[in-house]
Order: sequence, then C-alpha cells, then structure tokens
Amino acid sequence: MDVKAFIFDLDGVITDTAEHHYQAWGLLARELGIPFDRTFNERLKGIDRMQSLELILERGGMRDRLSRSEKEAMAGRKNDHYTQLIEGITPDHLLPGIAELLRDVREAGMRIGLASASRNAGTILAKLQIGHYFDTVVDPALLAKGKPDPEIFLKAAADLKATPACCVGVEDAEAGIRAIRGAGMFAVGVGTPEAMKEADLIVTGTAELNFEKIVELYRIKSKV
Ligand code: B16
Ligand code: MG
Repeated sequence: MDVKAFIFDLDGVITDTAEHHYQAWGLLARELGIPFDRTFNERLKGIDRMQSLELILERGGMRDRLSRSEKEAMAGRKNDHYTQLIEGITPDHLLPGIAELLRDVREAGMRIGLASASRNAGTILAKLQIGHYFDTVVDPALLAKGKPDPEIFLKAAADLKATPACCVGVEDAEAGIRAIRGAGMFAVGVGTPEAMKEADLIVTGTAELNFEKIVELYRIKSKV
C-alpha cells in the first residue's frame, strides 16, 4: 500500500485562523459576560460553530435559557467578528512549510483534499491563493456529524477516489486526530505531544512537516 492522497485540516494547519476564531469567540464571550481563555478555547478547535457556542453557553450556565433563534443570532455575531478579522488574510499568512508540502504532494502525483469544519474555508483558500491545489473541498454543511466523527475525512477520501488506508490526514485538533484515526487513515498531528498523542506522527509546528518523512513513516507503519 502506498500514499494516494493528503487530506488537510485548514484552521491551525494551513493558516493560523485558529487564532482568529479564538479572538472572535473571545469578543462574543465578553459581550455575554462568560469567562473565556486559551485553555477553554482548545476544546473548540475543529468543532463546528454551533457546537462551539453550546460549549461556551454551557460554561456560562446559559445553555438552556436560550431559544434556537437566539443561539443562531449569537453564532452569526461570532461569524461577523470572525469575517472582519480574516479580512486581511493574504498568501503571506500561509503557515511555514505548507506551500512546500502542497507543492511536493502535487509533484508526487498525489491528490489533495480539504476537510475543514469551517463554512468560511472557500473564502480563506481564495485569500491564500491556494485553491488550485485542492481536488476536493468538503462542504461541512452537507455532513451529518462533525469531528471527531470520521465522516468529513471519509467524504474527502471518497471524492478523491482513494481508499482511506491510502490517505494521510493532517490536523491540529484532538477531535480532528480522532476523526482521522476513526477513518482508518495515517494521522499527522501539529501540536503538543500531549494534545496530539493519538497521531501516528507528531510535529510541534508546520515548519517541521516534511513530505519525504511523512511518506517514509507511512510506509514503515503500513508494513507492520
Ligand atoms: P466556521 P478546521 C474549524 O476549522 C475550526 O477549528 C473551529 O474552531 C471552527 O469553529 C470551525 O472550523 C467552524 O468554523 O465558524 O468558520 O464555520 O480546524 O476544521 O479547519
Ligand atoms: Mg484545525
């Protein structure tokens, strides 16, 4: 078996929009008078907008006091903050090593997919000017379940006509690593060894992502 495709997460892997999400949720939490910090924010990485809001409201003891439409309005407000914050994204905001990795994967003739929970993914890829690398961008609005469910990665693999065991998934969130492993794919985790402990290969930053190294380790692991 050999690698046929790479499937990437977006926020925190391709560009640092994880920081913009953190800032935008922080603004909303402040408006609601709910405490919010980076440790709590870790729990929101990789999960969708409404689920993130539910966790914040739960923290503030407000979860059961609001109607669906009030929650939708709040989620919309967070997205307004977020879209303002990502306004100035340019190709300079690609995280280190990502342009090289995309180029190496493409030059090796492998396919590339995006498995992001973000409904803003298309806009961000366009701002980064890397949309042309992607053979598929999964639309999270069409999925039944979010990460850590493997559905989004399985959908990307199906779009790419690659069996999951021949795919490498790259993630920065615990929920994302669980989704990749649940899909039966090789997982590359960007983050702390603690948060990424279920990954097959852990790097502490994207600058350490190396195409040859990933493929070599995949081959070693797929033989055992
Ligand atoms: P949006 P990823 C995820 O993107 C983020 O990690 C998560 O923090 C965010 O809530 C989610 O997208 C939804 O984003 O509000 O833009 O639809 O990491 O899966 O690329
Ligand atoms: Mg992410």
